[in-house]
Amino acid sequence: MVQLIDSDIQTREVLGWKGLHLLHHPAAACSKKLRIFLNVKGIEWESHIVDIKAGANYDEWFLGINPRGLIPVLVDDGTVQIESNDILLYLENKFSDSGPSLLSTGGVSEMEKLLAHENDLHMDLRTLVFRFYFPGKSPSKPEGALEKYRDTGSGTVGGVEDKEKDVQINFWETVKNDGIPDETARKSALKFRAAFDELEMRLENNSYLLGTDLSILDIAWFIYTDRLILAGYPIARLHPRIDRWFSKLATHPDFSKEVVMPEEMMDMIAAARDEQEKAGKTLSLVAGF
Ligand SMILES: N[C@@H](CCC(=O)N[C@@H](CS)C(=O)NCC(=O)O)C(=O)O
Repeated sequence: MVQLIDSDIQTREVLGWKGLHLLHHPAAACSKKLRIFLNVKGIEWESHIVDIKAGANYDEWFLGINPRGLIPVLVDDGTVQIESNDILLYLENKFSDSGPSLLSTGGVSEMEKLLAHENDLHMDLRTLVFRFYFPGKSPSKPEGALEKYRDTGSGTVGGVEDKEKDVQINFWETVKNDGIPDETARKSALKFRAAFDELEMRLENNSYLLGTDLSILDIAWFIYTDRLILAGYPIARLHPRIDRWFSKLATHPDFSKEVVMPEEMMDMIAAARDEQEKAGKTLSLVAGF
């Protein structure tokens, strides 16, 4: 579990915040995951939108809270929690009496292992979203943004120099120079195929990924699945049980309200899909599915 310590946090005002505060963005995947959890558990919280599209996550103020410059962040009575899966486990422990229990009966360590795997695939998700939602455009940060990002904030997590920023900077520099080539997209898609094959087996005799009840793992994978379906991943054809599991969860308002996309965005993605069909460059064709 990633844990910030006092010296990592330079924006000292948050240490005095009372109650539960979520720093997030309406359209960001990991933020959606947390909001679904909070909906299901019926937990009250205060919202702080970090406009990642305008680069607000690279501002001194935000990097002073999360040295990684990523959302979501939870501030709970002055303690700062980063990393969405760690935040989910933290909240489930704190609010175990509120709403349904979302820890699996199979044990926390199995869930932690599977959540760590989900987290490892985050850059692959980003790769496929950028490649198939916005084809032809190299995702990029404005001039000078990455230098500012590199130089701002404590740069430490748990008091130790943190390497996550390098991973993020490497992603943005690579895509700026090379875009997202077919081979990169194919490798990411194959990782998801392997992950979904495993999840599909979990649903053979169970309604949910970790057994008979909804857990944090279902919430985490629900968001990835939604994102990938929109990118053109053929879930129904390759993983029919995942498709049924997803469709069932999507009927629940706690889930569905977090994945509604603005009409304009849906039109843009549909237009991208048409273009990919014509060019023979859909996710299925690029990945060889
Ligand atoms: N492992 C992190 C990933 C967080 C992450 O990558 N957040 C994205 C939004 S989904 C972000 O802050 N992106 C801002 C940027 O890259 O500029 C978590 O699970 O919290």
